[in-house]
Amino acid sequence: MLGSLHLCVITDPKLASGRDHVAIAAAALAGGADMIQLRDKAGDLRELLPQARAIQALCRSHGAIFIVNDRLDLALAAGADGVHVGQEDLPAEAARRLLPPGRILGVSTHTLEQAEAARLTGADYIGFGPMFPTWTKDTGYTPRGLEGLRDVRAAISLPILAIGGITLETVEGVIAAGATAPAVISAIVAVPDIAGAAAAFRERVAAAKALGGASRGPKVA
Ligand code: TZP
Ligand code: MG
Repeated sequence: MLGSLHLCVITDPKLASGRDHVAIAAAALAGGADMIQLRDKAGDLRELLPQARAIQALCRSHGAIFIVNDRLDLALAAGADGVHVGQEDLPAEAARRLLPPGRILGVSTHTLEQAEAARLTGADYIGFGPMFPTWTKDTGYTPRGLEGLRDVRAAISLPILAIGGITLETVEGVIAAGATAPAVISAIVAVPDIAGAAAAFRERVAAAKALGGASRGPKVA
């Protein structure tokens, strides 16, 4: 299932003009997102838990995957499909140990070395970026670009969610360079018609995959 992903939408209410995590997720799923990641660095767990449970139910009814960013306690309490950790969060090894069997572990990576380390710790997929300039998060890394993505794709067979500044105009190139799917915040969450934007992304990703982008695997030694 992870290998055939088309679109991960990351919920970020700060950019969503008053729409909350659940509203963002519902619209993204209606447009065809097949993974939702709840990302909330500051929210109160007591307020986030019912939202996370609602998104888990929505994802289940759409056959989509639900991942919680950073907060393993929230992921476990909500019965999410998995958790996504960054280089400064709970270490991936610890997350892997604490997750029940069969749950998904995603790890943010910015370099080939980090991608290889994530694979060794048992990540089920990696995030890789920032692909392009983005104002949504200061990762501390310069944009990795299509070349950086190609290098990781050549070395690693895990599903790769490319992230950072990806737009409708750039997404086909990202798939052609070897991403399994884009993970998108602003180009989908910050527009008035979230469902329409998600549908447009999904269509472009499907078109790019039909051209063979996603079939590019690691180099055989
Ligand atoms: N991690 C690397 S770049 C980024 C994250 C969370 C931000 C992605 O947001 P956008 O708005 O799609 O550039
Ligand atoms: Mg994080």
